[in-house]
Amino acid sequence: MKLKGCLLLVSCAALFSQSTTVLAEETYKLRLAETWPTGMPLLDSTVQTFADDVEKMSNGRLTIRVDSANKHKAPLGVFDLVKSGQYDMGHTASYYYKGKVPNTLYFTTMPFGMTAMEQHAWYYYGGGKELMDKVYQPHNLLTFPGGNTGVQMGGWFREEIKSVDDLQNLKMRIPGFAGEVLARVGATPVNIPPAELYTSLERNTIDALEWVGPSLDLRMGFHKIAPYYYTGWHEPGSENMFLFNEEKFNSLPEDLQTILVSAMKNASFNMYIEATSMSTVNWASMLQDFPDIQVRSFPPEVLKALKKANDELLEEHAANDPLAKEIIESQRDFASKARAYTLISDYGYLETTKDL
Ligand code: PYR
Repeated sequence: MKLKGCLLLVSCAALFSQSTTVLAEETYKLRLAETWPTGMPLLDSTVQTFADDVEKMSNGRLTIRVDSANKHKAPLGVFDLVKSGQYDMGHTASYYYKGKVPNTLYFTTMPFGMTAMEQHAWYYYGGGKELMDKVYQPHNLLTFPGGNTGVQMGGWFREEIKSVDDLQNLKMRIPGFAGEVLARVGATPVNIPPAELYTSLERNTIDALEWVGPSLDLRMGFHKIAPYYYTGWHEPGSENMFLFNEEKFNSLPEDLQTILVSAMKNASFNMYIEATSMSTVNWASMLQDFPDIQVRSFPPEVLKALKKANDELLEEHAANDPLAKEIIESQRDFASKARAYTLISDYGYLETTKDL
């Protein structure tokens, strides 16, 4: 029977070895553009590790060339680089593209919004992914969570913020919806790519800035110029994203697609725990080695004004665009339920055990 199927054992073996040779030779190369400068810990390093993992998991069949912003020169242009097919993939943050596609605004983090865990639950199990697809698929783009940096700090200020008046005309680097909120209360928000942050602060192009938190802020040296370091309200769980040119993704064999999706999820999870670990170490160092850093929280009057502006803006965005309304309502509904549980679980635990 076997002999009949193959005619000759020898030629079967030859055929088999020929076909395995052909399969082994089938390799794929992807080009990835990231927003981050070369060597940026946590951000560039996550993408580099992801690319290495994919190569290993695919036994060398899929390699990814990572180009940092130093190479492609368009840190806030990754959306277009991937949409146009100049790059196959990207790593960036959704809210950088609000000027191009307004509904991209909602998928990084929202002021007074969900924490990282709440947001992940919404994205994977609460309808978030489907809504993000609705925003990106008209642009032939697929998105995948790309790593969370957790609750971000409210930023570095030269002077203390004692009232809403102190925010008037304050030029602050702050992306996303938080920028809109600050504009509503009288400040002047701008977005500036990561590699230009320190110089912009040093040269007085901006008065204040927010970047991430102790994990990445300490090494940037902002404290030398702006020593007031505020707790956060604006980015309670900032999620970066992987972007994929949809045609390119669909052209890959299914097993490589699965490897990519797994490696992206792993990279995303790892960024969150690495950010927590880095912040833990750097926060201890800030307290011990940098006594000049003045840690503050915004006064209740300022936070109330920011929350009021935030709620008004959400109403306006929802009234102006049906998809924005769908996203805002989905986030609001999920967040209220998730928060009730966070309060009884995480917060309940922390509150009842903190003084023991
Ligand atoms: C920022 O651009 O502020 C981020 O947190 C990524």
